[in-house]
Amino acid sequence: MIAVPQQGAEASPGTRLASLQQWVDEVAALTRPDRVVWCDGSDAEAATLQAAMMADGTLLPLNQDTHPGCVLHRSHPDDVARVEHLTFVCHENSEDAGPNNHWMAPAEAHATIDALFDGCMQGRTLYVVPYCMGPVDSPLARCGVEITDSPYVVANMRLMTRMGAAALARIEREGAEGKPLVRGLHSTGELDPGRRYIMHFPDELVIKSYGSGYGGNALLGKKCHALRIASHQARHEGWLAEHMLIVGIENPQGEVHYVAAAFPSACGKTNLAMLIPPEAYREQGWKVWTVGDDICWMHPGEDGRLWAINPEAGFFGVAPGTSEKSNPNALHSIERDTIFTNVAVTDDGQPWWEGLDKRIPAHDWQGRPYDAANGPAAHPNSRFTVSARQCPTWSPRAEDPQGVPISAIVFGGRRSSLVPLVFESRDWAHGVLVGAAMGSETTAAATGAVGVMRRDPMAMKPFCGYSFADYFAHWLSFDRPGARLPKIFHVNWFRKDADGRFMWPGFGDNLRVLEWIIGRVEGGAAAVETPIGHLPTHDALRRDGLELDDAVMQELLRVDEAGWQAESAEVAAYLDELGVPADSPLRTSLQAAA
Ligand code: OXD
Ligand code: MN
Repeated sequence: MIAVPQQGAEASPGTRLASLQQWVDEVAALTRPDRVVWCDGSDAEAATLQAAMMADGTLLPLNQDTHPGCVLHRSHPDDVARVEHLTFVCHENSEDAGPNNHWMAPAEAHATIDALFDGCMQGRTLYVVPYCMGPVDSPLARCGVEITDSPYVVANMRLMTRMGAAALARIEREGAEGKPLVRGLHSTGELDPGRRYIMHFPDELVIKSYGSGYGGNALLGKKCHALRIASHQARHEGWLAEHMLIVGIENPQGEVHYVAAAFPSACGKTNLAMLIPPEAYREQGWKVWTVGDDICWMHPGEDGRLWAINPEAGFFGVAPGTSEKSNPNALHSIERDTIFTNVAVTDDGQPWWEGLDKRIPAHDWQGRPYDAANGPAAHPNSRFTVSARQCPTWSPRAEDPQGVPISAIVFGGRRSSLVPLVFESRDWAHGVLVGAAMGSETTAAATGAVGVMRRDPMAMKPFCGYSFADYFAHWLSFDRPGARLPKIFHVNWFRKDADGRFMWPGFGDNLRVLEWIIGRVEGGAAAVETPIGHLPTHDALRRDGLELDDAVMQELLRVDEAGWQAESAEVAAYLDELGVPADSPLRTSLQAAA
């Protein structure tokens, strides 16, 4: 940790990359911190920061016997989730941001947010956080620097990215070669929702975030860089930056297929990425390998396949619902060295959330004595931040600089009716349509009503850094001579029966569906053709060890043609709204399905 006093003593430069130093100096002149600290990512630095945060109450201790190295942070009660209505994508022309984004002209956006940054770090420390998204030696990785006045953000960035000296060395090397760098400026400000903005300037590769210290609003490597800015970069450089988990499925012969899957926030991506196979599968030698739980960068390789890395180095997972049943691997990952945010605590200082077990917590997420009348004990969007290396199923290939080859892409949403358990698209263009038409019932990951059906193409509605019409065209452009593209599927784990009960057991049993998907990729699995694509025959999914009768299976795989016609009409209207051209292959695919 190199501290640079701002006034009085001579300031020693933190980097030999002049353009970076100049930007840090300019930001310091605007925000006027008491001191500037260049983060090196070392253990000593982390320990010093943690001690300071424990001393001032930013972090609270948890039971060190049961959870060694774990700490608790309570965010401001008005700052508990991403704020999509305050998130802007600032292209010069509003059409480039599209109807899927909130837009502000770049000059106006800079002026608005710079006025908030003016003097905002007085009395605070400005941390310079160099980071790399992806393995530091990977040609597919990209670097950034986040300036923040939140030590909590620094601690999270250290777990979520490759942060510190090695990243800075790559930044300096690439800077000397004229390669671009993503620059992010963040201040928690006053945590006043009326003075909060998350702004993106894709053409400048700049992010500015003010007034929130929470998750994707503040850890700028995640949603802001790895999705909004990276999707724009990917469009221009010919790759894809997606809101997808990456999971390796190893069959009893030891062959591994990598699957990338997009689901809206809080729909079980982390659970799927860390799935435990059903017992019968485990006995036969099936294994699951976690490469990523949230973001996937895919580049076409020389062999025509898509090769993927997880740009992140940790998990920022939703705590409620994580249990020995739903996700034992996540639970084991967070037994030590984890930052918990907005969970409840038991009387002996253990982190607790709804769905974990039957204990009654002592204090809720705001530190109040627990009272059921105040609502859930843990905030529904409470989180854990943990290094991915602590995950028992962390794939050795996750650190591979070349990435992993993707065999299948899966789209999914939370749909209580209509959408069957699984179907396969007819071809790439139809698969892109299936992704574009994705819909899901909303969750607590963003502020706003929960349980309302909204279209969320490729689970990128809150995260695409440019217009969806252009984004779909970019996806379609991958279908070209020489390409060996993954097959595209859609799943729905969330179908409910007439009594409102989930019809599919989900969790580990989702491997039964993934097995069918891999079987389709390899060519052996049985399917029937329907107007919406290929569905498993009624006996194509293994049901050994599962109590699920034929009638339920048939219902899970039923195509309700009238319902789909109504859905197609809605999708056509949605494509109109997004400005998808009349001659787009998506339109042709939609007509073929109707
Ligand atoms: C997340 C999200 O935090 O999608 O991953 O909201
Ligand atoms: Mn996410």
